[in-house]
Amino acid sequence: MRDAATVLHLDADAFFAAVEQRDKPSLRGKPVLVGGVGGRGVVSTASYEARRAGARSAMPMARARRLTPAAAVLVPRFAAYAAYSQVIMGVLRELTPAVEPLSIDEAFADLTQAPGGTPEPEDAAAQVQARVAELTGLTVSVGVGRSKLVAKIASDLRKPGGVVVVRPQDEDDVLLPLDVRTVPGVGPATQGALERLGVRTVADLRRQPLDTLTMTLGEAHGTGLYLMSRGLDDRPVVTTTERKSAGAERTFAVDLRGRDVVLSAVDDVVDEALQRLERHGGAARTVVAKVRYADFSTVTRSVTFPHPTASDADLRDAARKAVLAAGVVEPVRLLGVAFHALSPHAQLALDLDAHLFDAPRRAVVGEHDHVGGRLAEGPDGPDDGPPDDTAGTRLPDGSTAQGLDDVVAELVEDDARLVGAEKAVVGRPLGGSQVGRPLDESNARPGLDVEHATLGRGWVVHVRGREATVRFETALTPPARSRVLDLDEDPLVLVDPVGVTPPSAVPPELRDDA
Ligand code: TTP
Ligand code: MG
Repeated sequence: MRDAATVLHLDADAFFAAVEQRDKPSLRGKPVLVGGVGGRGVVSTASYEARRAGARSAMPMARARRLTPAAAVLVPRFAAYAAYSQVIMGVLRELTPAVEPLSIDEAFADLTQAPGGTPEPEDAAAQVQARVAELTGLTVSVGVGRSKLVAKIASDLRKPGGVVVVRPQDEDDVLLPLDVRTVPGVGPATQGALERLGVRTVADLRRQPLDTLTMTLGEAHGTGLYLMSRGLDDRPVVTTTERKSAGAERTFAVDLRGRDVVLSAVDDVVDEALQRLERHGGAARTVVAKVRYADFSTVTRSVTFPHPTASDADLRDAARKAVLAAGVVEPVRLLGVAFHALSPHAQLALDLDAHLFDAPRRAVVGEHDHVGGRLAEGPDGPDDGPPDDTAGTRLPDGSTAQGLDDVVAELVEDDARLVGAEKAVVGRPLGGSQVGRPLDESNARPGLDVEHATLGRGWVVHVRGREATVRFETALTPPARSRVLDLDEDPLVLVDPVGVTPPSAVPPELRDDA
């Protein structure tokens, strides 16, 4: 066990909703619900304004709407959240290389690994909060303790925007009164078993003899909780290495022409990439292809599986598809193939899916490269939301987009060799994404990004027939009023989120606090 508070835990506040409020200035300070918008949709998260009315994660959306009728109800935009997440994780890595992301908005950092020596926990927390605010405009809550257990509990104590440092000598004051449900590993089943023992708080738990716990919960789990209740948690912060990809690329002496020639060259590059992947565990979830043409323009496309796969045949197939998606009409100068989302990062993506998508995930096999994902909702109600058979495509920026943006960010950040100085072109699933398509009633979802030829970027409020209601605003603009457009006269195109805009990029006269 450590003897000082050197494990930091960060958790972004109302993450999805807060990102929506950044990117949609008219929603700042307002109740926002993000989640499934169909008849049986579930809330992914509620802004703090909506929480004041009682709205919560995992609540049926219909109920949350009743609690806070004025709330903006939006579909999740995973690509946007992934971009913000990358920046937040990067801030932690500025502090220490030992960073372990736990979910899209949560991570541990080991302060003892900081290059300049272990910082004071308060200083580290303040630095992280200030830097996240500077780069993203978001607030995060930070807890620091001598273990993961205590750090994680601490970060939750003063949300939003709080910092709680728990020194070893103060641990019992914090731990003992807590509900056992806050202890990692205590889910509903364990809680039920503990309840039968009369255990409600950590203090109650600590009073249980070891053999009572092991008899009730099994050897490993019982022992684990016995130790946790005493603050004895020596789980290390496991650094996920920056390199989460394995790949190969080749520049050809003579430009390749024609699909068959290119595809056979892809096979060679894949062989090499597969060998490297072997050394990194052998399984990947995302395959990225990079194609540079004779004119030096470069396109990156990716294919993401619902789960990591170790099948060479599947990975090869995906690489070919990604190359074809990039297009091989022009002569090809260079081909690159990289496997991404190797574990443990792949696990993260799965965890996120798991709490976002409770219906079985389905790979949209007909569309080959697209990961089908469904929001945690059943068939839609009569009033709004898309029909059920669009499940795989219901979120133009659904789970696939999340994976892809991770990949692109990783490419840019970690694999400069593969991408060079170019901006990666975000890969889009061939059939699954609506990005790039004209907005219409069938693909409109509240909150999605759209662009108009002259009015610029905005987001969909709703579409009825050919009449679209849109707010033309971004993190760089003042709040906008809704505008109603006739899509026949003013076509709109669905576009990807812009990414993260630091508040300092906003002209001073337009800032919220101006
Ligand atoms: P959390 O960190 O649990 O929640 P939060 O960031 O929204 O709010 P808090 O201030 O309490 O930390 O989860 C991070 C994101 O994960 C959240 O913004 C949305 C998503 N999520 C779901 O989609 N479903 C869920 O049930 C939960 C809990 C989170
Ligand atoms: Mg959070």
